[in-house]
Amino acid sequence: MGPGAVQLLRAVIMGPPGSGKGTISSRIVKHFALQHLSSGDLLRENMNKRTEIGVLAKSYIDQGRLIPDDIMTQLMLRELKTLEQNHLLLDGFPRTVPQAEALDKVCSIDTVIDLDVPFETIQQRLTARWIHSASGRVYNLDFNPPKVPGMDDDTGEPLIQRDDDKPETVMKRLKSYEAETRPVLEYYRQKGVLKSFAGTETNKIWPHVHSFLRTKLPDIG
Ligand code: G5P
Ligand code: MG
Repeated sequence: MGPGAVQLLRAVIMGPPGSGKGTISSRIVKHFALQHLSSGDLLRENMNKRTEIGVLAKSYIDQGRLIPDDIMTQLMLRELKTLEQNHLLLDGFPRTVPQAEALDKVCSIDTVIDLDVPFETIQQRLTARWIHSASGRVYNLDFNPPKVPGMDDDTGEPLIQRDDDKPETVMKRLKSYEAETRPVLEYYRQKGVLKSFAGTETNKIWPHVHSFLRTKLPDIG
């Protein structure tokens, strides 16, 4: 690194489905000059455009199953290349140990923010979630309802429910989290980069995440 060069932050946000990764990430990007890359948003974008990857992804996502590692890794690493010059926040990737290992080969992660939210809390939340599919903006009928019911605050476009937020699919996603994603936490713990934030409410977790990130980046919000 030359004189004056800035060390770029390589952060990952993890946590079970519905733990608030998307919600906390949108607060993070309001306060810090980070580029947010969500694997789920990227997949949904491909599903909307009915790309080859999108059509394939839908068949897995609707069943609450993970996309195969090689496809997912290829998709994310390609996207990552275009964002190399920024501080980065990865959301939803890596989700398996093979994905974490593949990522390590091209980009060394220095910070992992783990949202440790109990499963009971999550089940209630996901059935009340509505999203603006073009932007990925997330609402919740109880927690952060849109200003006009059923409409996106910024564009006024209609909100939709995700097909994978049906109760039986949510259960499958939680099971796959336990089996395939929890080992990734252990992987990062051993590398000494894991920072866990436990709680049941985003508004209580967020101030801790905020102070933690302030030790790494200037707050621009
Ligand atoms: P995604 O899109 O990455 P998940 O399952 O990891 O999906 P999800 O569902 O997007 O995660 P989140 O981002 O953690 O959840 O949470 P969120 O959207 O911010 O909040 C959830 C809801 O709770 C919202 O309605 C929010 O408003 C509300 N909420 C937040 N905080 C609070 C609170 O304090 N109180 C209350 N009451 N509500 C709150 O991945 C989707 C699928 O894509 C595939 C998989 O099939 C996956 O299931 N996929 C991959 N497959 C393989 N490898 C990968 N790396 C993959 N990435 C994605
Ligand atoms: Mg999300």
